[in-house]
Amino acid sequence: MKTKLKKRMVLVTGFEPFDGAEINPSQEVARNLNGTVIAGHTVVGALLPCVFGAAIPELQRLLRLYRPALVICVGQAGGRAAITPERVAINIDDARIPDNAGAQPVDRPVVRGGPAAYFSTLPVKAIVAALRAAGLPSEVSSTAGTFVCNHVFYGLMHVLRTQKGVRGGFIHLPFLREQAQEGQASLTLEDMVFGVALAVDTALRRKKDLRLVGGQTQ
Ligand code: PCA
Repeated sequence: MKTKLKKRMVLVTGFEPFDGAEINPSQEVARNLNGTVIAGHTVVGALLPCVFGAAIPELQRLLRLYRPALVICVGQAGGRAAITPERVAINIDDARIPDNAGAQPVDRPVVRGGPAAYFSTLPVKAIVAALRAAGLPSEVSSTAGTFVCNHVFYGLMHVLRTQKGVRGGFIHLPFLREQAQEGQASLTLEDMVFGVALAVDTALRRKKDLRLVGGQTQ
């Protein structure tokens, strides 16, 4: 007899280091979560290139391969002091620095003819509340910037718009302790891994978001 055993998967992506750095906390978090089981789902931790254009097809390949129920893309936002679930992805590439292939697009849409923006379908405020309850700094962010992270976030939500029931979004992380210059905010890798795992758990358990006042940055 043939039994159908469909594994329930979660995809967590990180980025390779960029802007001359040697490490990216999001890459380390994805690596650490790969193969773990959260709320009955197996996590696939994967790496995306920090390259406009190339990062989205690689994400699409991973989506086709694993057919995840939930997708959380993660990136570094050096200088931020908190783990920040992003609320919105916008249809613009406007790079302040070159990507890892040397490209620096200016005022170009991510998807020509696409809508101006997509909202995350993660329960962003519930994630913030769960992280804070666990003693981690967390805030909702209303801008993922206009570099490769926003590009991937927009590309993800554009793909997911036709995949009913698959939820997704983006989380930015501060610098790791070892990356931060004096006076710069940072977190340990352990806290970041725990924080993203908790975000996955919260998203899997909670379909509807909380109405939380004060969970956001300016
Ligand atoms: N952070 C960059 C791109 C890759 C990363 O980790 C960003 O915020 O766009």
